[in-house]
Amino acid sequence: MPGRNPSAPRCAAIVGPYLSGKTTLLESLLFACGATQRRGNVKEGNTVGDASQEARARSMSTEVSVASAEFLGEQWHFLDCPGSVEFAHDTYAALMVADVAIVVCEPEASRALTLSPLFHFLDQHAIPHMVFINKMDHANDRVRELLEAIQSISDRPLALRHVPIREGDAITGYVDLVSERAYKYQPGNLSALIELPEGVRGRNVEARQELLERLADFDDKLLEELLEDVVPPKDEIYTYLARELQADRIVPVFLGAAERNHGVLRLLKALRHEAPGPETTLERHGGAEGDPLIQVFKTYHMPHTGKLSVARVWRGSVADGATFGEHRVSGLSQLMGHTLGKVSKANAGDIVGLGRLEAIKTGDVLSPAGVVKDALSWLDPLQPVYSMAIKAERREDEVKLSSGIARLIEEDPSIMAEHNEDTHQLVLWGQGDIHLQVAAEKLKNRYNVAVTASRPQVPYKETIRKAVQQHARHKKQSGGHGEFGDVHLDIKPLPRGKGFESSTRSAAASCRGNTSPPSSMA
Ligand SMILES: Nc1nc2c(ncn2[C@@H]2O[C@H](COP(=O)(O)OP(=O)(O)OP(=O)(O)O)[C@@H](O)[C@H]2O)c(=O)[nH]1
Ligand SMILES: [Mg+2]
Repeated sequence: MPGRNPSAPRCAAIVGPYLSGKTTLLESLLFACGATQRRGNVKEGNTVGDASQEARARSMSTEVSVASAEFLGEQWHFLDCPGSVEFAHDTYAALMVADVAIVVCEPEASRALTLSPLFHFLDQHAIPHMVFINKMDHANDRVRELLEAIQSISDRPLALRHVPIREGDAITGYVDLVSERAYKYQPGNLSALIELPEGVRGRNVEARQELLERLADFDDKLLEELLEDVVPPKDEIYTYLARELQADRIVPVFLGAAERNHGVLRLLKALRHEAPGPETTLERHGGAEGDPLIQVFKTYHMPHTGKLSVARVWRGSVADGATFGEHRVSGLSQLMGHTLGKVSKANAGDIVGLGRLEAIKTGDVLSPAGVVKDALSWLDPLQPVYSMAIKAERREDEVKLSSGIARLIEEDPSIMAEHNEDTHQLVLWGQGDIHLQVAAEKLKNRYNVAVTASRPQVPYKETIRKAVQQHARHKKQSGGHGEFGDVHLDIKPLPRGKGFESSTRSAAASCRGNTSPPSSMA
């Protein structure tokens, strides 16, 4: 198959709008692979993803989670990404190292627009992606409507891979359009193979023809076959599907319900047969042949283990104790959420946690000679849009607060800190209210600095908008020498950007006595 090396570990990023079911899908994928003995549940707070205290407290993903599994003898690394736009940095960083993205979305046509920023990013970076329409157990809209709505925001053509089997209002299974096999969903279990139900045969033929026509847009031989009513063999169709996904020319669409394990095995099989390997992805990023190469896409500061740089190994391998210029790896681990399993070596394609690379930042590319500048494409920084003033609750924590903030920024480069000179406040900038609340909680939970947060003060500045002249006299002659003052005030705006100018005209008054001399200003 083009660009595929089955022995190399592959990486799939699970992305999609807020609460569409990504963390739940990761649970199902790991369970289906046999990597976990029991499925966790987001509501019960025991999933592999969302292991951080801040994520559990909110039942939402607040940072990327990494988990690994083996499926039919092949190694997979899954990156469960946050859906909220406020945590988008981690999502985009994960996509930069993934071979393929699984876009998890809701079965509601009216919510397809929420996929727009993500599709824009995927299309712009030519990242191969498939869509998993989740929560089909609660679907109201017809699959055709859903497809039209998603197609309206995707540059690439969508290719529906299933037709649903309906019993009354409920979707009870699906027909796989390539194998023409029918599956019945089984609550909490993997779907069971059944005979193709009579009622779905017509829709199957029609949808299968549409799928083949989509593929024929990229292949003249297939087009000729279709025009001559020749049905290509299944293997050939799988080869076309793999080739077009790997070249990011087509977006396959699968149906399922992660919470019930529906459609999950089919998704895994599609990943196995169709997703590109790391060498294809590296080529897309412009990485030529050469020395071992790894790229850090996430940094964690763990309370007990210290700094962990999570990297994709693009070329060669990394062993514990390896050096990259003056940077030395101390501890190598595979991640299962926040649980670290020691490994002695990671190979090309692997996602691995590297201990104590203190000077290395997220996005850095490393080779044995050290940090390689501009070796691979990386993200443009996100512009901060929201701010919050913070203060250490205890005065003696101020030093701890600055080191905590430095770590926060290492973990999430879409956060910025600024000391406002006018208000003397320490201001955190980020992507939204929840983003910064989570940042404040991390300071407390991970770095042991309790902070109080408030809305930043706005420095009060007035602009002189029109010219004003004033004149006043001061006379005091009761006893002694007496006093006299004559003041002319002349205030007018200067052109914008000119700053301030002040001048004193010649004294327009005489002064007798011991009071200050009169002055005038222009
Ligand atoms: N009915 C139904 N609910 C589901 C399904 N999958 C997930 N959910 C529910 O959807 C909610 C969100 O699930 P998560 O897995 O946390 O969603 P997520 O996409 O990881 O959320 P973020 O990472 O915060 O964007 C939870 O209440 C799940 O129980 C499904 O297949 N069917
Ligand atoms: Mg999640």
